[in-house]
Amino acid sequence: MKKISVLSTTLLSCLLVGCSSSSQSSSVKNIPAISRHAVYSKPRTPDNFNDYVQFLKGKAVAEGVSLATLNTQNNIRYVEKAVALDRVQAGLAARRDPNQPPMLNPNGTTNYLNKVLTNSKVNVAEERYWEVQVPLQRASRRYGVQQEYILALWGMESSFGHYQGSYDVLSALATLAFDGRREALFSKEFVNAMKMLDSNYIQRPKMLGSWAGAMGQTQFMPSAFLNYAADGNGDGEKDIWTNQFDTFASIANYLHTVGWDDKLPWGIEVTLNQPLDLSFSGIEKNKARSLRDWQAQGVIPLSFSAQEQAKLTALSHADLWLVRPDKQVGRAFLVSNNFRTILDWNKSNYFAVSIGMFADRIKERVGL
Ligand SMILES: [Ca+2]
Repeated sequence: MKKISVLSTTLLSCLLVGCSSSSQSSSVKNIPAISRHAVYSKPRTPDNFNDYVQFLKGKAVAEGVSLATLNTQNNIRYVEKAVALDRVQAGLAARRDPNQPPMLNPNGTTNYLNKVLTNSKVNVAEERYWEVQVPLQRASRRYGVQQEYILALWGMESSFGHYQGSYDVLSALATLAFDGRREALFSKEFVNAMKMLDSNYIQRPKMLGSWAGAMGQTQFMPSAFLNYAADGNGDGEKDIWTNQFDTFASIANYLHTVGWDDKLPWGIEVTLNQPLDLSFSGIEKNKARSLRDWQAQGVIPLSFSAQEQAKLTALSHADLWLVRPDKQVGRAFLVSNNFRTILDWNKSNYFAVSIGMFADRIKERVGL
């Protein structure tokens, strides 16, 4: 059986990329190295896609990926759906063109939270919390990240491992690079995906992910995998697809590496007692102030529940930033450096607020 599948794979790859008679042999074909900055000059028409894949492979050669690995990775296909979904995302971004008059929506944060942070998600988080205690606690202790934040990221990224995507990652990345809208990003991720295969972290048939190439229960892009994936159960593999120890270790290792502090909560919601210029808000280093300074500016906690009081105490000596996701309208938050590390994971204030609030609700629900 095995022999037949190898033969048919070879035949298929010959059909796709074209085989000269000399390449029929199993010997390793040379692929000329191509500089990282080289620009693809031929038309981006469907009949050039396989040629473009060879171009990307040349970039991988220049980055040290072995010819043996590159020659093995064939059947890299154009994924029309990835381009269609990327166009949708681009269309949404175009509507947020900074040259257009800004559309202020005071309910932006609330609408986002209502969509992603539902009661049913909190219920599932509570159930899963008890089921995954051993790997969750181990990752939390080893990397110094509170359990509720690891669980919140797991829940948001893949619905607790449920939605990981089933696209062939090499195909999705090559397609989006070929499409050209974000070629630098996706060609770099393609090369990093090849590095993962070259290091034998994962085998190609299992290397599945979202249409944009985000993989596994953590939805890591290949570069995030190379930088932050961790082996939580000590078996030598970093399996973010099926292993709970590795998944939680990878999430916690990411946050720890970019500066997480487990003595701090993410932040608190606040109200502004007096108008405050937008230039005060933002997470740039020089915009940090103490809680006392912010209070002097009329920035005060929205709620005085027991949980918010405890967070306030923990934040009383920390650097704090004012975040206003909906600009001068809508809700406002004072956040710690931990919030900034969540933004390193995903550069969206809405996302980071949803992770913080999800973590708070998990913590309250399970009695941490
Ligand atoms: Ca492992």
